[in-house]
Amino acid sequence: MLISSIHNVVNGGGLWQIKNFNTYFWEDSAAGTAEMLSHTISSAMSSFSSIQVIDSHTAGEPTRVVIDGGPDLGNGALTERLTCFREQYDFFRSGVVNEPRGSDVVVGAVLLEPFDQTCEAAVIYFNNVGYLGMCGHGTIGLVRTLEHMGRIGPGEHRIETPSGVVTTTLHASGQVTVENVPAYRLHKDVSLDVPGCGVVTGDVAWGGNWFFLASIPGLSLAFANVRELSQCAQAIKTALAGDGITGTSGGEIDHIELFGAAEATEADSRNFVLCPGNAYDRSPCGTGTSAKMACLYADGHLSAGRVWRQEGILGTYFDGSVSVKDGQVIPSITGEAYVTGETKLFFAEKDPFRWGIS
Ligand code: PYC
Repeated sequence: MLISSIHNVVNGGGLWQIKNFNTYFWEDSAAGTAEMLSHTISSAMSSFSSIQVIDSHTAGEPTRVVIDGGPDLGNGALTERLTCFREQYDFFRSGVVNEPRGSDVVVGAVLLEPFDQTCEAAVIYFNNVGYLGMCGHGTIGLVRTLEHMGRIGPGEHRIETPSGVVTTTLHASGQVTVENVPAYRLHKDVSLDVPGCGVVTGDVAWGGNWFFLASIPGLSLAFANVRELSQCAQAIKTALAGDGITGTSGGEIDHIELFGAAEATEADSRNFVLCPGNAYDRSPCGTGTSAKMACLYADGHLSAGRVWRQEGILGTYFDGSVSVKDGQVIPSITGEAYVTGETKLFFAEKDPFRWGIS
């Protein structure tokens, strides 16, 4: 998309391609040949020399919040600002979370002024390949980050996300509860023929992101199996796309949640969640736990208010529950996050990996 915005300015009818976000290539569509042209790095790119971030982890899953020096996305509705981010500043996303400054596992968050004035802050989440509508572990990390910055204390704080407003509670203990956007199951018992895994049957549900949730008999959710679990989840994602199975309005099902019996006796279930860029979630995944609870509620296996302890692949857990408002299932998840660093990131003009390795 960045391509098309540059395309609009300088293109005379061909196709611009971008590589490593530093060099543009011009392909003459008529001649079908590619001729490389170097261009001055756009003014948007050259405006970033350093930014301030705060890093945290939530149940093992990292979050990097950009607190100063982020892109100017305007002050419109958050969905408009997300479009602006995606179309004009995607290089920034990559530079912040991808290697060499980050890794495939890092979820980034840019802290913004809220459009909805009842909110403490607005946030757009992103990862190694794109953007997330909502992020449960990220919101828990964000709340601890805002506390670390001295912006909030214990109590309720509303946060605006592209998927909707979520209400968070920072407890005196340091734990954070996130009352998520409404969650629901779209399809039950969808069967897929998955190469290498056989027939897999699962549900499609929304928990702030789209999930396919299944249990794979014979594949244990042991930490030692993350490679096999990742391969199986990737094959499921490919099968979903191949069969044209999507969320509502064609939304890509980009999170795969495998679940099974918990290892800890006090937990109700264990999961493994593959995120859009193929990194697995180190935490039990807040939006994934929300989607799971929506399915349990729909099946009559979870009543409103009952605590559902979701264990993740590292053995850390979130405590979840649902309430029902206006016929909608509202999931809440509670977890812990720790601030791990305050960092200034530099983006030197001559750095060949100024905008990340992607
Ligand atoms: O906690 O919702 C979550 C999440 C989504 C992707 C990574 N973590």
